[in-house]
Order: sequence, then structure tokens, then C-alpha cells
Amino acid sequence: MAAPNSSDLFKKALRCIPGGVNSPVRAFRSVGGEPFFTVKADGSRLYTADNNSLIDYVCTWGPAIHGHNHPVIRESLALALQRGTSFGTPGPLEVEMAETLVEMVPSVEKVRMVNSGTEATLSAIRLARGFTGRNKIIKFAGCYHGHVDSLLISAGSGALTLGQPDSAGIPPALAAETIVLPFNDASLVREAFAKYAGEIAAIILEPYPANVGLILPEVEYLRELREICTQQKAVLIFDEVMTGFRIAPGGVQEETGVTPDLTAMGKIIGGGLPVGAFGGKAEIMDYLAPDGPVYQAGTLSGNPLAMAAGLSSLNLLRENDPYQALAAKGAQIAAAVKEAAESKGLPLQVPQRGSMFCLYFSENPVRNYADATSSQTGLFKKVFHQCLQEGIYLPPSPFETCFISTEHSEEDLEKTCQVLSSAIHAL
Ligand code: KE4
Repeated sequence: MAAPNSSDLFKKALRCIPGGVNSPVRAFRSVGGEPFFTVKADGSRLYTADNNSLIDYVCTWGPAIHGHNHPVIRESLALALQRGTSFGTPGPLEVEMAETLVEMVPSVEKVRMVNSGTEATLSAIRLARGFTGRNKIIKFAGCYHGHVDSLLISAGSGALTLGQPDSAGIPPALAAETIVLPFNDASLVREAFAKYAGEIAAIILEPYPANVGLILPEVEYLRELREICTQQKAVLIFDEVMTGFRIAPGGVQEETGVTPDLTAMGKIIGGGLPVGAFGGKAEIMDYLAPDGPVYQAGTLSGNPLAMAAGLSSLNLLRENDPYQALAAKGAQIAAAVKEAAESKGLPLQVPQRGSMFCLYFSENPVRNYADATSSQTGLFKKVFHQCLQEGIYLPPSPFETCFISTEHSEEDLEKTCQVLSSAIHAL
């Protein structure tokens, strides 16, 4: 009997998995059509249940900076497997991972492993509240920090009003402890601290918001947030789950020199396995159980298989220093796409930082969530499907970011530039 194709698999999935997917963005609802199923991933490519091969710019949403199924990561995982899958006690690889993160990330003096980016940010939020004894949190519209009750919050009616749930199931009373502000406007942050003096535990942000497309901070913005948190004795949390180890070994905080008090990490540090971490100033981290009053725990935290895969992923970055080459690949695609849009007379912004980029069909540069959501998403959808037909897989949403890996070859890039350009010309 022939192996099931994507459509067969999706029909079966719909019967026993909500929406047929284990994470909503995979359902293609933002671009239309049915998702394909992947049966194998290798290098820069996904191999689908329909016998197609796709050059992958999702890179499993960030972790696959070394491409898929990298032999070094695979080997380290095979070795670790021979020693068992989970111990439930401290193990040597957890110490090696912690020491590596402390070495690589400027803000991290101590770190705790968890199993997802969501766990990392929810733990960081609780820790900031426990450390300061304050309840309110500031986040920014368009920033996504995982499905944390306190962070799945949209802006209230006015800029400085209290947040409203962005999902069913979140108590309004909890939502009201979150203030949602527009990104790239430090004056509103100062006003919030003036209005809620002494009540704000932390600011949390993606330093380069990449879950709304890709938005880059204005030059002094991150430095201003750092100053405000220092003055107000609030905790500055960088959610570098996506940008960590992707933009530079030490993430945005290394690239900009702005050091947060806590950092949430994930994706690349798991080498493709489920991992998250949060770390920062020892003075704050020591508030965590078993030493301190803030409880946080996890059955599989520091899992030896995930540590082995994550360590080989991080060691590859430190040995090979791929960042300049990755940035050159990003610039090559951005230049080709901008040229195609200009010759077509289409308004297109292509923010790109290192191996991250996105396409906003918009007249003006995108500075915040309102700008991003006013871009012409219909044009993105057409480009997405045209590219998919030609074997190029972009993220299935105009509000995600493309990722490039070390395994995207010159041929891959040339094909990608050609397909993207012709898709834009066809609009
Ligand atoms: P996870 O819980 O999905 O491991 O991480 C949550 C998270 C936290 N912080 C940032 C900056 C993130 O980008 C994420 C997760 N990113 C999405 C991609 N937009 C994961 C993909 C998905 O939800 O399926």
C-alpha cells in the first residue's frame, strides 16, 4: 500500500488533533490551503509526504541554524542515547550547558533549563514578580513570548490602559496586570512608569520583534528601556528565544551592547529537541527554588538528549562562526527581492538582520505592530503559494520571519532569488 500523502494525513489528523496540527501556525490558516506533511528533513530541505523537496526558510521556526539532520548533532544524539534518555537527577551535560550559556550570553551569570520558550518566559515573569514584589508587566504589541497567560494580552482601548486577554481562558483580572504598549516609543514607557509608579515588576520584549514579521528597534530604543528599568528598579527581560545565538553568539545583547537583567532562550540551544532556558543576574536567579521563594520545576528540564543536541549546536557555532556568511546570504535575498519590487513598482519593505528577514508589502518602513498589520498581506499570500509551487517554503504567515541556515547553498540562494523575483513580478 502506498504511503499516505499530505491530504490523507491531514484528513486523519483532523479527526484526532485540534485543527489537525500540534501548533496553530502550521495549519496554513494565514495563507490559505492545506498544510503539507514533512516525512524527512536534511540540510536546507524538507521532504514531503507528496514526494516534493522544498528549500526551507522556516528552519523549524529557528532551531535549525545548521540546517536539518546535521551529522555532528546526529552523532552526539546517538552517543547520548546509548547512555539512556532521562535520569531525573543532575547530570554532567547540564553543567556543561549552563557553563556554555554563561560564557556565550553577556547577561547570564546563572541559568535554569526548561523545555520550551514558553516555559522560559513564564518562569522569567514569575521570577521578576517574586524578586521585585510587584505585579504589573509591560509588554509590546506584536511581541510574542509563547502562550503565557500574562503575555497573551492585547492592548487595552488606550495606550496606557490595562491589557485585555488575547485568548479565551485568561482571567480579565490577570490580563489587567499587563500593560501593552507600542514598540519603538520610549516616552509611553516612561508615562506607564509614572502612572503605575512602584507597581511594575518588569518589561519584557523581543529585542528584535520577529513574530510580527521582523521589526528592528530604533537606535537608542533598547538603551532607553535599559535606563528606565535601572532607574525604576524594574527587571528588563530580553526574550531571545528567537534571536539568541541566531543574530550573534550572544544574541541582540551582544550585537547592541544593551544588557538585560534576565534573558529567555530556546530553539537553537536544543539543536532541534525540546529545550528552553532562562538566565541572568545571579542576584535575581538565586530567588528561585530550592534556594529562594520563587517556585519553578520540570520533569525533563536538562534532559540529557536535549543537552547533547543543544551543546553540539552551540559548539558548531563557536567553532565555525557562521554569522558573517549567514548575514551575506540574508543580504543577497533582500537585495534581489527589493530589486524585483522596485522594477515592478510595488511597495515592499525587506527588514533583514543576519539570517533573518521578512517581506512587508508596505509603502513605509515598519516600526511597530500597527504598521505591520496595515501592510498588504494579500500580496504576501500570493507570493507564498507561488514560491511553494516552485519548491521554496516561506513561513505560512506574513507575520513571521524567514530563517537561513549554514546549509543553504549558493544554488539554493540563486533559485530562491529567482523564484521570489518572478513571484513578485507575477503580482
Ligand atoms: P515555544 O514555547 O514555542 O518553544 O517558544 C515560544 C516563543 C517565545 N518567544 C519567542 C520570541 C518565540 O518566537 C517563541 C515561539 N515562536 C513561534 C514562531 N513564531 C513558534 C512556532 C509555533 O508557535 O508553532
